[in-house]
Amino acid sequence: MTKNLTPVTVVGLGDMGRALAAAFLDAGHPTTVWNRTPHRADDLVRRGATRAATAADAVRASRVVVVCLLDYPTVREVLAPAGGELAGRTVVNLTNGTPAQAAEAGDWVRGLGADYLDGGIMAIPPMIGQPGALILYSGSKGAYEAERELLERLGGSRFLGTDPGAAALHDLALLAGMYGLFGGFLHAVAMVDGPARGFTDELLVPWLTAMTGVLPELADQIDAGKYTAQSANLAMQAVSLANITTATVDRGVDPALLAPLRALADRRVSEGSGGDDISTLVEGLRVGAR
Ligand code: FVH
Repeated sequence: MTKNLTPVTVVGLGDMGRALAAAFLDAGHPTTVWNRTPHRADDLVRRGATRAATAADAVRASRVVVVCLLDYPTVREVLAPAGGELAGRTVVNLTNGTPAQAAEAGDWVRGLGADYLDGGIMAIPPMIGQPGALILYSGSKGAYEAERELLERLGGSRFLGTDPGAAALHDLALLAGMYGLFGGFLHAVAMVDGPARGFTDELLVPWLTAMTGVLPELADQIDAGKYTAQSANLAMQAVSLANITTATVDRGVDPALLAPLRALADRRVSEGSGGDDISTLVEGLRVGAR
């Protein structure tokens, strides 16, 4: 027996929006799509999607409207003309933005009579619909529970609470971790001779993989507010950071990506935290944290 699957609309067909719509189509959901540049829907239409002529038509077509646009100002610009159609629907906004933008979007959408779920996509487009994809959600718990089966066509899901900004906050925090990793990778390959690929495969990836094993211990120190070094004190690490900087400059490489970390370590050592582990730097970062 064929199951009646929830119809869904996808607004925004960039690289990510097209992947989202394709995953819904693959799972058999009636899928309506809209994009400012219409030809980006062509492949999806060939695969069975319905092309809406306007964003308002797209919104009218489904109870669940998934939005994936460049940024939040674009979300408002695109959905505003469809505002009168939103009442009674669920808007799932998977656009990247700040917690404050998510909260503002939630207020605006709820004010138009719709449910609002914000999401942070922890995946790149080819991962969508695969087990490795994870999407963080926050906002309306009722909407998350009601639409969970549909949303999990895109990958795994995790609901982070009713604060609409929670998904955006965790998304950006995870991306901050990722960019720290990318920054370290770029600095390392810029320093060494020979092909980046061999260095990366043989040395860098095994080293970084081993070092991720240290993170839970550092997290425990941060949670406890007790930073005493167990095996690698900050004063020693500050000397290493100085050596890395000198060798980097000697090789004609810009140390710009490492410089803020070194400056923070030096400052904490000068403040008397040289016997702490590197976890102590979180105290230097959380200036004015709320
Ligand atoms: N791609 C990725 O790897 C990441 C993974 C994590 C999540 N991000 C976020 O997803 C949002 C969309 O990203 P994207 O990769 O689809 O981005 P683009 O391919 O650049 O597509 C942008 C879409 O936004 C439309 N758009 C832009 N400006 C306007 C406007 N003024 N009016 C109407 N639509 C607009 C654009 O339309 P068009 O240029 O095709 O006409 C695309 O649909 C984003 O928040 C990522 O951070 C992706």
